[in-house]
Amino acid sequence: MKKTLFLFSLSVVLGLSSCINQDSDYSVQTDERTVINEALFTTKAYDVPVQEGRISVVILDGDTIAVTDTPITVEIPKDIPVSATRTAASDRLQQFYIGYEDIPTFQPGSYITDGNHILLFEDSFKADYDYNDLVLYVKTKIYGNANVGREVEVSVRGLALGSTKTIGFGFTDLNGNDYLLTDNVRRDLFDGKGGMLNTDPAKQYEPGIIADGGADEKKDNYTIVRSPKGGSSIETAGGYLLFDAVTTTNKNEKDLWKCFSFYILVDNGVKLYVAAVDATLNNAHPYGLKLSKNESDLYYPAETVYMADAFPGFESWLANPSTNNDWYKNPVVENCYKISSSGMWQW
Ligand SMILES: [Ca+2]
Ligand SMILES: [Ca+2]
Repeated sequence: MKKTLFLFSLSVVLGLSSCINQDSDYSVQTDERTVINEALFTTKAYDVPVQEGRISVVILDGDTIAVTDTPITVEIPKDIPVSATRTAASDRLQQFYIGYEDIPTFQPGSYITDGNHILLFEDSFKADYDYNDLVLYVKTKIYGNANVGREVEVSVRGLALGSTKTIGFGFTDLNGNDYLLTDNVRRDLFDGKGGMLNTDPAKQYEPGIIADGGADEKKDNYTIVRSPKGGSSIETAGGYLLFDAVTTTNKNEKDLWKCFSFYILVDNGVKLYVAAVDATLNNAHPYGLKLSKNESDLYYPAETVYMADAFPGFESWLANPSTNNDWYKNPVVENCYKISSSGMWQW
């Protein structure tokens, strides 16, 4: 049975390589059409261990992703094994304890988590799966306190726009609240520049999209464009977008790792979420991928290059998502656009 399934999925994938359009059932309403396939999440939950009277610190790829004395669950890449000891300097994931005296400003019963992710979206049911139709660098922050609730913050930076559509971007939170951060990413994240942006390897990186100045400098110039909910604001400044919101209900710290369900909004109201697939297809490709940022250069497919021609491990992962989780580390560089990690896209 397993072998049959594998062969079937392989044939679907091979068919897709030679013929980009999938045979979708277009009689299905678009809003019922997609379903999130959590097997295609590239991240997983990590339960942060805590000890009475101490602060637990978690570091991922050099970035501090959690500071807490409260049991919480944070998000880590699936290809990182969670072993009993995570304190060697060479470990991508490290966890250790410090005393309250080490962080005088830390409030007992609270936590802070940070996420650093690259989002890659495919913008259409009739897809070419080059996953560069919108590429974003997204930083998320959650401040929590057992007695007060949660505050979330999302910072977004546009990296590539390999699409001619009008694309919106937003997320749904754990409480089901919907936050459309922008209804036009070209205007708010790419300075309104026309054409395909940062998907042609023969072209230089568009320096106008991301200013050379540091994030803090840029944030000083944010302009509030709208306040969608009480106490929340969305602010933009050339190529950046900052959003924060307070949420005080449904405090489930075990679900924090999937606090942000990001989506793009296309075709006058179709939402395509990270890891969402066409429910009318078998072994369907996701419309969005969320990769954990690390210190290496960022590669994604050049315009119209199918993902598996840019990352040969992609189809094996798709056929069996519990393995080959590190496919994103092995690009065929000549089929990709590259964004250097040396300053240009760092915050
Ligand atoms: Ca595409
Ligand atoms: Ca594209």
